Amino acid sequence: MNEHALFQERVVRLEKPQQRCLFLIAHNGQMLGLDDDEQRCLCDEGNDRVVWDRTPGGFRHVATGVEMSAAVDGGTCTLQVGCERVAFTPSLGPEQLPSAYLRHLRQEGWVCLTCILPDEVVLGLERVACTDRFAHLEQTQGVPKICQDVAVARAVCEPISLWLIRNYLGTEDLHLGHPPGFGVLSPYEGTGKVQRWHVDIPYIPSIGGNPVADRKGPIKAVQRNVCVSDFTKERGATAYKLGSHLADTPPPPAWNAADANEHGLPYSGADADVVEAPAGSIILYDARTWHRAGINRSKRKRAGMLQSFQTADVIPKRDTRHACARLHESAVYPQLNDREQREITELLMNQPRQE
Ligand SMILES: O=C(O)CCC(=O)C(=O)O
Repeated sequence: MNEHALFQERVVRLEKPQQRCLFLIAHNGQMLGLDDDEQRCLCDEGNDRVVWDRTPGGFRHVATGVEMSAAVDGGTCTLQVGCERVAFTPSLGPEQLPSAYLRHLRQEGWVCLTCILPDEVVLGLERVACTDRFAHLEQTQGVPKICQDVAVARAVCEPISLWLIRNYLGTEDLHLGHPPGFGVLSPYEGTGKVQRWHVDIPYIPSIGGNPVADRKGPIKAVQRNVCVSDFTKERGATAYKLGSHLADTPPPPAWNAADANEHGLPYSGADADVVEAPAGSIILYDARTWHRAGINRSKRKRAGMLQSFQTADVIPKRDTRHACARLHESAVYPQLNDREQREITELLMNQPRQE
């Protein structure tokens, strides 16, 4: 095989799920779950407790098999929880149990929650990114993306990915490393900037001032790439060296050398991987993983929403408190439910703790 051949990365393809489980979501954003005694309870966390399947007469709790009867009328059902009657909206949830995703994340250093975001959230993200159904528009500048459409904060607060990140990092206390932004790749026409292989903060120098962390020390950050467009190899899906979170070093300089191939592009040989996933999927990966944006050889722009979730001791690249203040003043904030308002405020306002 020609070592310098382009676009030879191995493709790992996640297909659109045939079947998805459900969440039962209350007006305040809490989800119906079963506690350790198999009693109904209201939960904030996206773990196995809150995942249900539909049955002819109601719902089945996937993790325990406990069934309950319920009548869904006009898209909602009212159920007894303790001494309260609570109305729930059944909404499409994950393909797998959160514990199965966590196993994959711990074993492989990455996981994909395929098609986890609702269609209306994907639509809102496309609108802000100005891609796909809104590709004819230009992005609004000067207003934080999180204030432009409720979909941005809603995607940040997706409950299973937050539960996975907290469990992988072993802490409840997280913050975002920068206000949510979009990585939009225009079609590559043979010239122009192409992202190089890298790892993410805190494993590289940061303009925020965080010292470079030891790759062998405690894990300090998880990246979350939300597929706003369909992520395919041809359309510039992120390239990774899967498993490289365990490597002693960042990517080899040869992978970024001008002579990595005859076109001066970063390495795209068969030792690298591309994760293909449909729009609405969320890809989580350990920040030590070698990766780079793909090269968009399609005719359409590709958007991802990119975030870094960091432990309490990491100094963010950008202060996110200003974006939070703007969000609180914006028309978007009241559209978020109580759970989302709490989560997003915490993730943007938490400040690093010096150890
Ligand atoms: O846009 C992409 O596909 C990946 C970008 C990314 O992950 C990064 O900038 O760290």
